[in-house]
Amino acid sequence: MTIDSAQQYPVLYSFRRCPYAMRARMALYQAGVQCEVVEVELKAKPTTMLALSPKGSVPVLQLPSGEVLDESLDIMRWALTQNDPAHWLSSSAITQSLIDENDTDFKSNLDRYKYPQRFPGGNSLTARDQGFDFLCKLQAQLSGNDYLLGSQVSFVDIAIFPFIRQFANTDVQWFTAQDLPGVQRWLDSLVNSVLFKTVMEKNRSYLL
Ligand SMILES: N[C@@H](CCC(=O)N[C@@H](CS)C(=O)NCC(=O)O)C(=O)O
Repeated sequence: MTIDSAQQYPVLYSFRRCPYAMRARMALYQAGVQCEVVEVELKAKPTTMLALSPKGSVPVLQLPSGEVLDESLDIMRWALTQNDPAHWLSSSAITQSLIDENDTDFKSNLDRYKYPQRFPGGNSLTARDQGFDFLCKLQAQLSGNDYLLGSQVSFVDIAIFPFIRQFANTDVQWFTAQDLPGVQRWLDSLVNSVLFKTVMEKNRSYLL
């Protein structure tokens, strides 16, 4: 499929392997918002992107109106506000607290576990243990449910699983040996979903 050049589409500055960009791409794709995707090299960010968002993180979404969204959760919410065919925006009391914990403590432990060389003096196994506590919290949610809020995928699953995937992939043997059957099943189902596979395709210069 090619983009119709007569029409102006939102432009998404993205990095394929970034978990924040993954969740933004999934929400845009789910909402059916067609975008032009600019794959960014984090070591050589385009000046056009930095002019829109000087903080220099991906994802960044530039809307045809000129409005710029440079936080992945804002991009997800914006996309699903346009169109939310499977009601991902329905939430429960735990939605925000799980996302907050994921984006702060868990992400910090993920980085310390996955990139120990970036944290001299840090202990990657302590970080793994602390990350494991969050996985146990997810396991409690997933013991009788396919997804975090019940039988259907929602915003919180999509916002969190790219980070759990990175944590799991850091040492697959360790992850599969843990007693986390709900988390393992949940992650497997999301990673193998058509949605995730589609937004992870290489050299994808458009969404939809
Ligand atoms: N809070 C931001 C965080 C985005 C973020 O940290 N993205 C990373 C890539 S995974 C980034 O662009 N880092 C800047 C860099 O590496 O130069 C969001 O949710 O969009």
